[in-house]
Amino acid sequence: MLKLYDYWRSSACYRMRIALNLKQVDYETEEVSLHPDHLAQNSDAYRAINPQMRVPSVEINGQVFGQSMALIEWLEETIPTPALLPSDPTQRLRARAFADIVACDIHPLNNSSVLKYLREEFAADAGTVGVWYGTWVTRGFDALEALAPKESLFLFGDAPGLAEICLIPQIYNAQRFEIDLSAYPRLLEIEAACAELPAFAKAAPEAVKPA
Ligand SMILES: N[C@@H](CCC(=O)N[C@@H](CS)C(=O)NCC(=O)O)C(=O)O
Repeated sequence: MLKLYDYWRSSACYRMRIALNLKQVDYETEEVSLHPDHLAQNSDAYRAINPQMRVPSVEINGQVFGQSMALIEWLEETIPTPALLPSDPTQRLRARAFADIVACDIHPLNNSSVLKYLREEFAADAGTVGVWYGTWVTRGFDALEALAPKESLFLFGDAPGLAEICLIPQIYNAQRFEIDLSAYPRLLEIEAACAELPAFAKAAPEAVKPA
């Protein structure tokens, strides 16, 4: 049984939950709170589990690993079906590049430690942090909307995969920060299609939020 060190609102954890659900993997969860009032992420106990002190971490056969994208690749390699990437190499390249816009270019700039650093080291107020957040999300989403294939049911075929695994949590995060997403109709269409699927619905932050 895998153990997911999880925080309900973390978009990297949300990615991991969707991928585990799509691959129909049973897993248990241990909460690592990122909430400023009861932060467990910076505890010595969690540092011993994951020296980077970020979530998600996944315990696999007694060993713990971080980094959602590496973990999702491992899932794809060990449980090939249902595939999270298209079979055609060019389409795989497109799907990976789409996912990387979220995982490499948007998400790292709006991470909680980055926003905290802006507030604490550069005296950025809430408005400034909001502009920072919105700038990098909209630049990334502008590209994603342009790159999103329009003809298929999901982004890169008739089933969701790595691209949706990264996109849906980032949309959730943008909505939480009240970013206007009306310029991204195809991305919102994909979000609506994913919301119908149990693997996505069961992974949603509100579905896993501790009582
Ligand atoms: N690249 C990492 C990112 C992990 C990450 O930064 N997770 C966030 C939550 S979404 C976190 O732990 N943030 C705490 C921090 O910024 O220190 C992954 O994909 O797993």
